[in-house]
Amino acid sequence: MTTTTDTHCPYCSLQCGMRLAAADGAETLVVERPGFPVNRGALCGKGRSAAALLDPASRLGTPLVRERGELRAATWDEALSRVARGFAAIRAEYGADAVGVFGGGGLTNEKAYQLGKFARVALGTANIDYNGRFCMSSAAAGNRIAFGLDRGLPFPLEDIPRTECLILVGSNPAETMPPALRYFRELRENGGTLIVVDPRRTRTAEQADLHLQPLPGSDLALALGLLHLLIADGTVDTGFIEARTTGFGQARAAAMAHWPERVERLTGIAADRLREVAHRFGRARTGMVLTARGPEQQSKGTDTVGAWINLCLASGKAGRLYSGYGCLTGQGNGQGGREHGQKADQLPGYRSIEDPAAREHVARVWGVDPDTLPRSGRSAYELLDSLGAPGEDGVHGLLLMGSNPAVSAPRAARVTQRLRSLDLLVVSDLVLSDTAQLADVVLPSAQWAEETGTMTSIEGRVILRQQAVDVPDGVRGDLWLMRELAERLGVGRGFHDDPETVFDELRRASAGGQADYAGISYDRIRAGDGVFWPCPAEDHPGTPRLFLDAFATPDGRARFAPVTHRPAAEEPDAAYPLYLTTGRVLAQYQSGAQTRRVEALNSAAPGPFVELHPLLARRLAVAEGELLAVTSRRGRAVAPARITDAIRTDTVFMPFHWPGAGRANTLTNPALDPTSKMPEFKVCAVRVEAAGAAVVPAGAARSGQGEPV
Ligand SMILES: Nc1nc2c(c(=O)[nH]1)N[C@H]1C(S)=C(S)[C@@H](COP(=O)(O)OP(=O)(O)OC[C@H]3O[C@@H](n4cnc5c(=O)[nH]c(N)nc54)[C@H](O)[C@@H]3O)O[C@H]1N2
Ligand SMILES: Nc1nc2c(c(=O)[nH]1)N[C@H]1C(S)=C(S)[C@@H](COP(=O)(O)OP(=O)(O)OC[C@H]3O[C@@H](n4cnc5c(=O)[nH]c(N)nc54)[C@H](O)[C@@H]3O)O[C@H]1N2
Ligand code: SF4
Ligand SMILES: [Mo]
Repeated sequence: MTTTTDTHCPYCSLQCGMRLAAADGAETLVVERPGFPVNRGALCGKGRSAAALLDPASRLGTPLVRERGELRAATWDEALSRVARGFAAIRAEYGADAVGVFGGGGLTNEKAYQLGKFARVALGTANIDYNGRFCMSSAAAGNRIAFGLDRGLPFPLEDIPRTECLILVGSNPAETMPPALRYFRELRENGGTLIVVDPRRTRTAEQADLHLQPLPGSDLALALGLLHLLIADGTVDTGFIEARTTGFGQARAAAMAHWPERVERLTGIAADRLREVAHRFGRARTGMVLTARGPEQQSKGTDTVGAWINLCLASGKAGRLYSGYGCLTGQGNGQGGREHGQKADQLPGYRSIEDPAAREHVARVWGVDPDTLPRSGRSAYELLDSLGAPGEDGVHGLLLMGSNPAVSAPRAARVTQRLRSLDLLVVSDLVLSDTAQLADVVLPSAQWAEETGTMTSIEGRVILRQQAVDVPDGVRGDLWLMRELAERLGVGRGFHDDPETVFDELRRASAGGQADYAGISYDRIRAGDGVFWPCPAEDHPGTPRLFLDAFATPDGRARFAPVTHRPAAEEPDAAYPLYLTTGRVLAQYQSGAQTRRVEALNSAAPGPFVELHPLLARRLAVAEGELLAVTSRRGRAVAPARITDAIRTDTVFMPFHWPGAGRANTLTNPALDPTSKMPEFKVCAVRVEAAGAAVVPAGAARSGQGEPV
C-alpha cells in the first residue's frame, strides 16, 4: 500500500510544498503537491531528488566513536556516555563556558529551540551560536535597527508581482530558489521594472530590465549614490519622512557626499546608469529592495543593508502595501532558526538574553532561576576561532548540530585546525560530513521526512514538515539526543523528544516576544497553508504583512541609518590584484554534505571551478578547464578555469560547495562586521595563476562543467 504525506523540501528557505509517496519495500518518491501556494507544485532539482538521502546506504546508520585515531561503530549507550563524561570533565576543569554548541538554520524550530535551552540549562554555557551568523545576520541587524523587528520579508512573495519597481541586490534566485523566479517574471509581465545588482551577469540578471555590475563590496556606496540622486531628482517623499521616520537629516548629509561621479569611481557603475536607476525607482509609486547574501556577507553588511533601507524610507517605499525592504533568507529554517535561542545573544521569541524581563519570562517557562541563565556568548566565527585556545579562554568541547564548518566557515583551514584541537568534538549529522570526519563522537540523526517539525519559511510563514517514513534502524532524532544527554548530565526534566510537546513549550516561551508563536498550533498549520508570525493568540489570523500601520520601534517610526561608505576589509593591491567573490550553483547545496551524495546533482555540478573573464584569462594565458591556483593571504586553492564574459574583468568567482583543494573558504577573509559579526565571504583580494606543475591533490582536476538541474 502506498501512503502519501504532504510535507516540504529539506533544503532552502522557500520550503516548497511537496508530497511524498512511500510504499513498503519500494523507494520513497517525491511527487507534486500543486496546492501549496508558494511554489504551486514546482520544485528545483534538489527538491525533486531529495528522497535519495533517505536511502540507508547513503547515510549514517550507527553512532561512531574515535579509538586510536579511527572512527569505529559504537552503541548509542557507549557514544552518549562518552559525550556526557567528556563534557562533564571539561566543565569541571575549565568552567561551563568551555563547552560550546554550534547549531544550524536548517534545524526545525523545535530542534533550534531545544538546542538553545540545552546549552543554557543542561550545559550552562553562554557559548552557543550557529551558521545563520554566516547567512542573514547583517540583514537581521539592519532590520532591527531600522524597523525594530527582524522578519526577512515583511510581506508575502505574492506581493512581488504587484510592485512597480524592484531592485534585487546580490541575489541569484535562478540558481538559489528557482521556483521563486515566477514572482519576478510576473512583476515584469505586469509592467513592473526589475533591476538586478550583481558583479556577475547571472541567469537572474539576464531576466532583468537593468543589470548593474558593481565591484564586489561596493553596494554601500551604490545605495548612498542612489539616495543622492533621489534627493537631487526631488523624488523623496517628505510627507512620509515626516510622518513615519526619524533621522533623515544625517542620512541625507551622508548621501550628499556621494555624488554620481564619486560613486562611479567607487562602484565601477557609470553615472548615467545610476541616474537611470534612481529615476525609475524614485518615480515609481510602489517599490521594493530585496537583498540576499551579495551585499550582506561583507564586513559592512549591516551598514549596507541600512543604506538600502534608507533608500526605501526616503522615497516612501516602506510600511505601505506592495512596497518595502526585504531580505531573502537562505536556509530551510533561516528565519525560525534565528528566533528561538540558537543565537549567542538571544532567548526564544527573538528576546534579548541581556533583558531582565526576557530572562524572567523564559526562566519561568523553563522552570529555572533566571540568575542561572548565562549571558551573551561568542558569535559563530569567534566561537570557532576560540576552539582549543589555552585554558579558560578556550572552548574545549563542542556539540555541533546541523552545520559543516570545515567547508563553510571563512578561513576554513584555520577552523579545521581549531576543530582538530578540541578535547571533544561531537557531531550530530545524517551523513559523515567533512566536519563529522574530524569528530571524536558522531551521532546519526534523523532528518526531514523521518520526523515532524515546524519551519519558518522565507515569508515568515510557519509551516509543518510532516513525518512520511520511519526512522531507519540505529538512527535517532536530535530531540531525543538532547533529552538523553541532558539526563546523563543530571538535568533530566524539561527535555522532550515529541516535537509537538516541544512546539507547545516554544509557543509559551515566545509568547509576548517579537516572534510570537503563541497562537500557532500544528492543527492550525495543517488546516491551512501555514501561519505568519506574529500570531499571539489562537483566534489571531497571523500577520502576512508587517508595518502597514506602524513600525516596531518604540515610537512606531522607522529609523534612518547614519551610514557612510568604507572600503572592504581587504582591497586588491600589487601582491593580490584581483577580487574574489563566492557563492552558489544550482545543483549543490551549501557545504555539499547532502547534495554531493545525490548522484543526479553531483553529476550536474561535480566539482569546484574559478569563473573568470576572457580578457583576464588571456592576460593570465590560461584556457578553459586549465587548473588555476588562487591565492589569498589565508591560503591557496586549485580549481579549473571556467571562462565567461558574464563576470567583471577584475573579479573571479568560486562556489563554496566543496572540500579539498578547491575549497573556496581556504581563501576567504574572516573580517567580521562589527554589529552582526558576519564574515566577509563576498570580498577578498587574491592572486590567480595557472597552477602549472604545482602539486594538485586528487579530486581538484575534475571538471566543474555540468548541465542545469
Ligand atoms: N542551489 C542552492 N540554492 C541555495 C543554497 C545553496 O547552497 N545552493 N543555499 C541557500 C542559502 S543558505 C542561502 S543564504 C541562499 C543564498 O542565495 P543568494 O544570495 O542568491 O546566493 P549567493 O550565490 O551566495 O549570492 C548571490 C549573488 O551575489 C553576488 N555577489 C557577490 N559579491 C557581491 C557583492 O559584493 N555585491 C553584490 N550586490 N552581489 C554580489 C554573486 O555573484 C551571486 O550571484 O541560497 C539558498 N539556496
Ligand atoms: N565562501 C562562502 N562561504 C559561505 C557562504 C558563501 O556564500 N560563501 N555562505 C554561508 C551561508 S549563507 C551559510 S547558510 C553557510 C552554510 O553552511 P553549513 O552550515 O555548512 O550548511 P550545510 O552544508 O547545509 O550543513 C548542514 C549540515 O547539517 C546536516 N543536517 C541537515 N539536517 C539536519 C538535522 O536535522 N539534524 C542534524 N543533526 N544535521 C542535519 C547536513 O547533513 C549537513 O552536514 O555557509 C556559509 N559559507
Ligand atoms: S527551491 Fe528550495 S525549497 Fe524549493 S525545491 Fe529547490 S531547494 Fe527545495
Ligand atoms: Mo545561508
